[in-house]
Amino acid sequence: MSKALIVIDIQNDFCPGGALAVAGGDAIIPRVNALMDDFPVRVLTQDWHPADHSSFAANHPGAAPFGLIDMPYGPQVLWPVHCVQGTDGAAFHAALKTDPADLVIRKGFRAAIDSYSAFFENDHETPTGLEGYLRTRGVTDLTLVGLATDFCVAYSAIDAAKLGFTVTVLEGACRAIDLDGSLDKARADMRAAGVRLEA
Ligand code: VGL
Ligand code: ZN
Repeated sequence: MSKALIVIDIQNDFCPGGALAVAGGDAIIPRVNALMDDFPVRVLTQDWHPADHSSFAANHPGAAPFGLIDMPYGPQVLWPVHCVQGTDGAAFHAALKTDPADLVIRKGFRAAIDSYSAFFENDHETPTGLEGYLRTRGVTDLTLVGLATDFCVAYSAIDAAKLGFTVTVLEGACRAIDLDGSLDKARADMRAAGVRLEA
């Protein structure tokens, strides 16, 4: 057994003051930093969108943030412009320890498709490469923390469980967007996929 800590999207735009701020998003950082000492493999993910990304409401005339559109791969929530490549909003929060990371993996860099999960884009089939990285390093068990519980953390956790990893989400080291019941649904979906939810 070898274990990895997967730190999801602790970026300025998901923290208070950011474009898609998650309430208390920055409050998890001290615990996440401390957890890094407990894991031999540490991966950080970074939401990393081009300015013309199709998940941005601003790129759909007449559409408002937090509405839904139909994409070829299924329904897609429209978001405020966030985590644009190279901007301060896309940078990791300054308090997050990034030096201990073995790998930083970026996702959501294709304009036509969003990628909540660290493993597959939102078509559920285009891989990010993270599975191969973890397997070739002998990792079997994953602990996930970060932002947001009900989107990128949940999608990553469910994909990881489907791929056969043993997956734990530390909910106390995550914060949620909670859009129209999305947190309750994400928790139920994670449990159904075999993800362990711990405090
Ligand atoms: C996320 C919405 C859009 C996340 C990323 O990190 O949970 N949510 N892009
Ligand atoms: Zn995004």
